[in-house]
Amino acid sequence: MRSASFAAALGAPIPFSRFLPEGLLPVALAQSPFSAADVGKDGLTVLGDRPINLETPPHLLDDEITPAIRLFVRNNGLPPDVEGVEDDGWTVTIDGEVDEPLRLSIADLKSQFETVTLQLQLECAGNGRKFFSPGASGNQWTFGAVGCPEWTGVRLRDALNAAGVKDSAVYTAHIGADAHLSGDPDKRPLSRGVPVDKAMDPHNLIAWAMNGEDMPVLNGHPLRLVVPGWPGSCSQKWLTQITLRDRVHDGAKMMGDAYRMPKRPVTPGAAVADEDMAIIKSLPVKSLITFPQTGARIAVDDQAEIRGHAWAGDLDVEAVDISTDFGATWTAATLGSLANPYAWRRWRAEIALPEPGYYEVWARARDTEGRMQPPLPPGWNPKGYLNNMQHRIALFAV
Ligand SMILES: Nc1nc2c(c(=O)[nH]1)N[C@H]1C(S)=C(S)[C@@H](COP(=O)(O)O)O[C@H]1N2
Ligand SMILES: [Mo]
Repeated sequence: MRSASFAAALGAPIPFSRFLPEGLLPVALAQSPFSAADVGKDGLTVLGDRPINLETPPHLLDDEITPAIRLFVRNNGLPPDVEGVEDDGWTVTIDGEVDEPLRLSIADLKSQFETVTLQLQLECAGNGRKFFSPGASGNQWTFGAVGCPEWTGVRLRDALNAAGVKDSAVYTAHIGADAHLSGDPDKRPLSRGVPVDKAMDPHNLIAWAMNGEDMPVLNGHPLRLVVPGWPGSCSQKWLTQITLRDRVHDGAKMMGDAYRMPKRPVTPGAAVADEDMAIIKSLPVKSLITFPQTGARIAVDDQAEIRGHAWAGDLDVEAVDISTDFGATWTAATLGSLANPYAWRRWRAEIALPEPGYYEVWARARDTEGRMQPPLPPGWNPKGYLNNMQHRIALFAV
């Protein structure tokens, strides 16, 4: 899969990849003029720059509320030019199966609806893709395509209700202002949606701010959806239109293998027929170890704090356990409070390592329906979604 990750990072296939010597980095990557710091994302790992895709190393996700600089970036196309856009210069249209189509500027959203601030997880459904075998094409995310900032906006539900959702509406369709990589104005990079039931959850926001400020352009400024708990692809950036549909939306990346999972387990590497695939809904329970950084040294017998976050899609986290002996024994971590539904939860544990040497810390979270993170990647699927395997870090006792 090495050449596949290069291809993803290069934004182009490598027709002669079979001749690329092992260990040799394509010169375009080794001397890439693009760095994450150039786009206000210092410290993030560059997976690609056309489109721009950046992931956050776990130890940089230690903040309870993810700062803008640390929030991953997943682009399918080319962001629009939004330089200097004002609140009355950007509108979102709500149309389709509604009583009265609306066209609302950001100023209208602010004046006509209640402003809400919530801390909400955002995770790419392909987070962890890198660890599936056989591998899947696409960004080779490891652990860091996730974050949990505080978002400010209006409830999606309030705006939909203002337009009047007809009984015939079953699904939303989200449209943003970014351009397709090909430059073809008739093609969209991404247009996904959710069932109306999910859309009506009061925790979905049409957001204009992150952590009390304008959000970074790469994260959707001046306006985006945040639909927490489901694939990040449901959270349209540079939002311009929400159409209520009388059938399941069939926009870009709604069809085929995109954001779909086999309904039943399949043999790794198998082709799966269309009718045997189902659209992904809630993301699975997951946790991260954000402190210390993997590879840290700690003194023998010292009480050392280990901490991280846990989240569980539409559900809540029931417990987090950690192990320092490769999973032979586990102890319960202390769970922090929940800022609001769909925020991730802080967890903390104290460990002591008995003698000098190499150790690993493993973390596993369990959701309120009893499902726990597996030690290895779960069910293989063609596009490498929903890998919620346990996160491990290395520690040296000295
Ligand atoms: N308009 C638009 N919205 C988009 C995307 C996109 O390419 N274009 N990518 C989606 C995907 S796949 C994810 S995981 C999230 C990532 O949000 P972030 O880049 O702010 O982290 O945005 C979603 N919204
Ligand atoms: Mo994504």
